[in-house]
Amino acid sequence: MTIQDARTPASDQDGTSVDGERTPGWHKGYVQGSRPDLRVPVRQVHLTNGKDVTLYDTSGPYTDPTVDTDVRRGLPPLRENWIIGRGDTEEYAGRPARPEDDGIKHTSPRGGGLKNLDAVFPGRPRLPRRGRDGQAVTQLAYARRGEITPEMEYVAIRENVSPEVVREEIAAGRAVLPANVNHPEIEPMIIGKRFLVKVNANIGNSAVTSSIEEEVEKMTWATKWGADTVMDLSTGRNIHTTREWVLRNSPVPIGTVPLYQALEKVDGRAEDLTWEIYKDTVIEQAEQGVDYMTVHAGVLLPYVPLTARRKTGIVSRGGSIMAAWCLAHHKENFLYTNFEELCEILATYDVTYSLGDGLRPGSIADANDEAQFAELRTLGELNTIAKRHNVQTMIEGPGHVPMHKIKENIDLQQEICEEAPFYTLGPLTTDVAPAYDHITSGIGAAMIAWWGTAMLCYVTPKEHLGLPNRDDVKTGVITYKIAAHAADLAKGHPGAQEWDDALSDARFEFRWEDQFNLALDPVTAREFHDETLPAEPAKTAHFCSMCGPKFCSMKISQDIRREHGGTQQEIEAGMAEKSKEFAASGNRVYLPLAD
Ligand code: IRN
Ligand code: FE2
Repeated sequence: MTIQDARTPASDQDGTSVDGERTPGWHKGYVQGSRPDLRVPVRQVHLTNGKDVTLYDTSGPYTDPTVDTDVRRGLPPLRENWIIGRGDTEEYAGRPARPEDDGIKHTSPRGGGLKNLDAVFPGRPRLPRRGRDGQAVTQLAYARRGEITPEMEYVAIRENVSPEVVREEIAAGRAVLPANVNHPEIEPMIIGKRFLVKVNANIGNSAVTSSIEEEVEKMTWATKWGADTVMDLSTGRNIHTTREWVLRNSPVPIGTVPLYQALEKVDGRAEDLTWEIYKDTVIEQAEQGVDYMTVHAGVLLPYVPLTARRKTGIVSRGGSIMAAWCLAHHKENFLYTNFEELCEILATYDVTYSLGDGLRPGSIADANDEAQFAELRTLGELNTIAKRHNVQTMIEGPGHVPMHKIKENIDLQQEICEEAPFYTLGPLTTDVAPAYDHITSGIGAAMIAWWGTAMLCYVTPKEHLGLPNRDDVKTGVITYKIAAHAADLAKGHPGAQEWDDALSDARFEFRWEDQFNLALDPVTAREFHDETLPAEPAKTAHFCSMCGPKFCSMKISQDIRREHGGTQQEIEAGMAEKSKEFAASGNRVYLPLAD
């Protein structure tokens, strides 16, 4: 594998990040694919021993000093020529503006297509695209026809597998490659159990309090730390424009819950929702380039009473909106009754379904109950319908589930949904640790990912308590990257262990800088180290402040190797000697720093 270097001579000290904070020790490289415009970004960590470690990179062009990024212009449309080259999409002028007196509150500034979009991105006039005559232009349709698209080749290089494996997994519905034809800016990625476990970060909780630039910044901040997709859950006044900015600047697929915006259009009154309003919202978002959408179509009227005796009822926002609608009209969920039409819309833009778990348990007591599994069976049915329409589909999962009840979730989902990718929110393995729910859920996430969940929806320390800030987003992403990578290791994903081995070697050989640079969070690793040993020589010292110079286990075993050679007997003898020394010092592991 040859990796092109993205360094310019002027920026040789590497990876300048989006926020100007220096992320030292690595630079962006590219692996060249079969065509000149197919270059797959990687993170190359330079070790002090002269070696390079190549890691997966989600940070986009922002960390490439040779690309001039500007949020007001948007990212370069990497996939544009691939999409046009397929010759199956057409540009169109969008739907006509709605008359002002249609009784519906418009949150979108863009009733009439190009004009308003122009105002947002003056440098990039763009007409939305869709499949000709309602044709399915999905990666699933291509995979089924036996064709390897540039997107498939791209993810194959990213994942270290052959393009044929990618095509097969997509064709079988075991993986999705979310890539709306109107989102040419993304660097393609794949979600499926044969591939690296992915992490989604949610952003955009209330557009009232944050500016558009802030939303874009949240997105780039999350991808900088490794988020593979971002869901824009914005509500509030500038929802359409905010989403436009996020989309035009995002190197990763963007997901949404269109129901939230539809609800805004009816002033928050669930009973006033209609299929038409919902459908228009989906089309509006699909035209903008949303790559995947959470659709709560499995919350059926007969399932709602099943939640009555639950400890925590319905905790899903989308689920509770649809349950309220069903009860108010005493009618079946309109997302369910119009599902085939929805499939046709999604297929013409290649929007991927994320079938929502509106009845997921919201407490340990409610885990794996009748309501939850009844909905899952319906999601299985909808998965089959979606596939008939060539729509890529993943299935959302719980929630709050104790450890001994987790496996049943993934096993059932895989069986009922014909191995469609599972996308789970944690699950949280206990309810007793508000403020630490990234950890309660990180435990469940690691377990369920090991057993086959393809993507994990992060949970931040603020879960159940408030809106996550910048630090919470980072903590959530890092926590979930740990869960995902732990699962990748356990599943034996090609190349996963090389990263650990490189870090272990650095640790054992006291190459502190390398240890920091290889870390998921180099900034905090370095900070923690420097808190107790700030001096520059400590970066090469053969101990850290945890055990001090005398009793560092790594140092001891190195001493033993040096003094006693390598046989087991000799090592044991050496250990016994060290043990005596240790006892003589009073058996203290933590020595005062002054020692
Ligand atoms: C993921 C798995 N289960 C739920 N999710 C995420 O929760 C989903 O992708 C979206 O970001 C959010 C939807 O929440 P509600 O509306 O179901 O509460
Ligand atoms: Fe919860």
